[in-house]
Amino acid sequence: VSAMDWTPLKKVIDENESFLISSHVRPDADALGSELGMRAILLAMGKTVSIVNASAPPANLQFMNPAGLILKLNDTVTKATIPQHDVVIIVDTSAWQQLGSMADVIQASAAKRVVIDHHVSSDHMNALELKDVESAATGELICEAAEELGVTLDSDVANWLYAAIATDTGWFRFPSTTARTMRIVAKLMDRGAIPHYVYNLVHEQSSLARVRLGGRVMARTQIDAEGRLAWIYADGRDMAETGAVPSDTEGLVNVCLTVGGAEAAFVAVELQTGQIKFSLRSRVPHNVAAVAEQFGGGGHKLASGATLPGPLPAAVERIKAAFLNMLGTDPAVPADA
Ligand SMILES: [Mn+2]
Repeated sequence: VSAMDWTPLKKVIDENESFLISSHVRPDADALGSELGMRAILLAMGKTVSIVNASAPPANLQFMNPAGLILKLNDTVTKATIPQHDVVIIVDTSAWQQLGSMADVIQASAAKRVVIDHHVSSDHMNALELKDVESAATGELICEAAEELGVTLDSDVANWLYAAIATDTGWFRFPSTTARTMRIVAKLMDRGAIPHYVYNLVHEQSSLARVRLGGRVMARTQIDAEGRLAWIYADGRDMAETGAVPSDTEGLVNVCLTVGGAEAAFVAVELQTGQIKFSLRSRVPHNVAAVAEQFGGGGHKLASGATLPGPLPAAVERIKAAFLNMLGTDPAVPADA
């Protein structure tokens, strides 16, 4: 049984004919799966639907854009050529800024607005808000809506919604994963979702160069500050000899942070320009956004980045000094605790 009352959504769908669905910039599997799930619901109810986003799906999620049915603004469609719609349904975000260039389009439209989301941060969008911050994924909400609206999902949609929920829960590892999540996933499997198939498509498509680079650089993981800082580097020779590209270092910094006792981590990557690109990570209470800002970079408190001039050893020393300062001056508990 859904915690959400889906009656208002049913009413909006019944009273309108044409729908536009959109989601956040740099769409992830939850954004795309929720859009495709909502599309399936609307098609089953005899409506016309288009999906338009500000940015294209990433390379590893192309299976979630069959026949190019997810349109990209200012590419396959423009503000002037977006199909006519009575209602716009925004999924997996409630923040104007997250909609990128679609925000202007939606704000300029007279269409009724619906938001289906599970994020805490929220703008007033003058919309019918169907929001549940207890949901592990917007995909969960779409599954519940389908059930409440009496729509049976086919196996393609089941796989897309499975991808939405699996990725937003870190493959069911995050604390957001509930028994409700697992019940919904079981129903998706009944409809034809195949977990190993989805996992393979999303996560098991690395290039040989990427795996070889990862092994080579992880093998020389360094620790400092009695193990509180873990770090690695990939220099020009590593990249050339493995055939890897800078994006092949994505995720390695998170592996560094899995070293027991590590409170912070960084990865230094030598670019072809000679500049050194740093990815920085930390655990609470340390703030690597502040470290990145010292070098003209930025990001989030626990995940940030900065690019420094080379050579590599000098850049590493500067970043390491900033990390040691952060670890030494940030109390592990607030001073007044
Ligand atoms: Mn989500």
